[in-house]
Amino acid sequence: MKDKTIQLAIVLLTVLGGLFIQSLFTTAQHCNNRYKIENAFFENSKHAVEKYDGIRRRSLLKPLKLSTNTYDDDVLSAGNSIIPTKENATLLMLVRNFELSGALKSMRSLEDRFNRDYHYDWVFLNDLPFTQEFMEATTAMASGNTHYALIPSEDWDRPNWIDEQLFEDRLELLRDRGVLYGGSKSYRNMCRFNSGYFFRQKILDSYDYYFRVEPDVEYFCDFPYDPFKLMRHNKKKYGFVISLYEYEDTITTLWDTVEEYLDTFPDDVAMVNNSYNFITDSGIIGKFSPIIDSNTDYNLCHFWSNFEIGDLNFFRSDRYKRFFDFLDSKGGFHYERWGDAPVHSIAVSLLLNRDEIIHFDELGYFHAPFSTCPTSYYLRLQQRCQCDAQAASNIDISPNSCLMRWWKNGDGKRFLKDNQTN
Ligand SMILES: Nc1nc2c(ncn2[C@@H]2O[C@H](COP(=O)(O)OP(=O)(O)OP(=O)(O)O)[C@@H](O)[C@H]2O)c(=O)[nH]1
Ligand SMILES: *[C@@H]1O[C@H](CO)[C@@H](O)[C@H](O)[C@H]1NC(C)=O
Ligand SMILES: *[C@@H]1O[C@H](CO)[C@@H](O)[C@H](O)[C@H]1NC(C)=O
Ligand SMILES: [Mg+2]
Repeated sequence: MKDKTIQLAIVLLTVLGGLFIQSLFTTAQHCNNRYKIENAFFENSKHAVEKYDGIRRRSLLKPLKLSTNTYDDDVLSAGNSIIPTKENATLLMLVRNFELSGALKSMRSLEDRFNRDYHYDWVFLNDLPFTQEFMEATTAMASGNTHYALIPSEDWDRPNWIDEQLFEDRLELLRDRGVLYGGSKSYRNMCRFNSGYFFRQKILDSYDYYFRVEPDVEYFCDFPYDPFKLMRHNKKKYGFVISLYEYEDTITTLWDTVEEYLDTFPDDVAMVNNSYNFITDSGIIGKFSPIIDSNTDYNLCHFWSNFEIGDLNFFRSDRYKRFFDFLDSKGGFHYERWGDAPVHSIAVSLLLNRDEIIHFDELGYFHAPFSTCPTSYYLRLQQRCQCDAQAASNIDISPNSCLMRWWKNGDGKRFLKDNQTN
């Protein structure tokens, strides 16, 4: 009996001991595996840092051209000065008091991604007086000085020569057709203001460049350069990030008016190297046929003006004002719903040399419902981008985008051009 107990105890101890040793072994194995995996992590991250450093190291000698669509060799070098120096420029937001939270969201994003290193001024415009609350919150968010201005009613309100009855009829017509903002009066004031009056505001007289910002937008990446500096160095007068097709119902007679303008002021149009083909070419491009049918020669391509960086002196020029005044005299801002985006786009396409327009494709950006995100993986790492280049909202990879037309007919990818358009 006693022997049996001892035997049993020995067996038990052996089993327990075996288990103990096994578990020790497994633990050791686990540790070893984890060590291996973590070592690999470490190797990988070291590798990433080396690659990242490689990008930066090379930029000391000659800036590496990452994913630029502009084929402008100086694009990345212009902002490489070590001490940021300010250009004669301001950030500009037209905004209503009730949009404060969206305004702050946009400001925070742009400050974090760009302006905290530069402290450019912010200028806020409104057709109604800003509230104390709005001014305090936006001033607190800004890293530069803030300025607020009230738009004079003659620059904002519907001109008194607009026929009231016709106006009301057209509002109803566009509303019934389901056109976006088709029935809105204030939206029309806004579009006309942004087309012809923003640059005439006294508060902007003291600047050369503006960077338009809207509430509720987002900048996905650190800016790799100061876009103002880049524009001045490279003699750019208009910069965009997204280009797409306009709703034809909003601009039924805009192109006819533009053709009349062309006949009236032929000398104003720099016929040589403008971007006329960009806004008129409707041939098949890439894999996609044009998905939008147009009733005129205008292919409906425009730069999305909620993001734009521009030279105020161009807009303040007599040539641009003649263009705007001619369009305005036809009443289309109110009888139809002409947007500032096609108006600016047609103007810069006709009046500027195409190498005065720049596509900033290193700056990720979102304004509902579209976004753009740099295609280059390393550029996204280097600029700490928070965006998905494959996202459904990324317009650059959708047939709604006019970017390929810009590459072909604007100052873009030269390999897409034929000899005639070159
Ligand atoms: N002060 C003022 N600003 C306006 C008015 N209407 C529009 N805005 C501003 O003008 C810009 C364009 O207006 P949005 O409402 O953003 O128009 P949108 O970008 O075409 O369309 P969503 O952003 O989709 O609404 C924004 O910066 C607005 O804050 C207005 O009546 N008064
Ligand atoms: C900035 O630009 C404005 C408008 O062109 C000009 O009047 C002003 O003198 C410029 N300021 C500086 C410091 O260059
Ligand atoms: C148009 O482009 C050609 C070729 O790039 C250039 O030689 C010419 O000077 C340009 N013309 C104008 C008006 O800029
Ligand atoms: Mg908007």
